[in-house]
Amino acid sequence: MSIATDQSKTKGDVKTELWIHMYRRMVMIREFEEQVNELYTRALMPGLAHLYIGEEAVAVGVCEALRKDDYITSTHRGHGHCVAKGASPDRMFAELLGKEAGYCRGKGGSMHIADPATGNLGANAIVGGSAGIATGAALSSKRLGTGQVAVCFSRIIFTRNTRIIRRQPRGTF
Ligand SMILES: Cc1ncc(C[n+]2csc(CCOP(=O)(O)OP(=O)(O)O)c2C)c(N)n1
Repeated sequence: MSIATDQSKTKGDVKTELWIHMYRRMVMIREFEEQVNELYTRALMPGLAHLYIGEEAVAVGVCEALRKDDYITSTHRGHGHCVAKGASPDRMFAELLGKEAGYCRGKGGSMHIADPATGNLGANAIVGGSAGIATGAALSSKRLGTGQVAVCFSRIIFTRNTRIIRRQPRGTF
């Protein structure tokens, strides 16, 4: 996911390009979510929509540090994670609108988008539900020696005794 470099570019050029690339990805997430909001509030979209507005930098910052084949697992508020990991907005919209062209053939909707081609093991409507999936993915990588990492995006974060230790800011919904 990193910027391709050529010999004529200085370190500063490369850094600037990277920042612009990351900023564009954040804007893409924001625009995606504004469209979702429009569809949802006009009742043109089946199911629920939990927006990622205001948190774009979290997904983009994390995913920029990952390889394409590294794994992520997501939450009920997962559109930003999908876009940041490289999902196609067209296929995401198709999924949200219940179309065959969607990532889960339109059967999953907003909270169940998964994209194995970009290492995205899926959103999860169960709070904390994706932690086990990320752990399994990390274990498989370790056993197979592939060097992939697994990132579990989470909102309410639990310790082992399930005490809440941190809460991220809320989105619109
Ligand atoms: C195991 C489980 N318990 C309860 C719920 C019901 N539930 C849905 S969203 C939510 C709140 C989640 O809060 P947070 O993770 O901070 O995300 P937010 O929607 O506030 O951004 C709860 C309790 C659930 N989906 N899964």
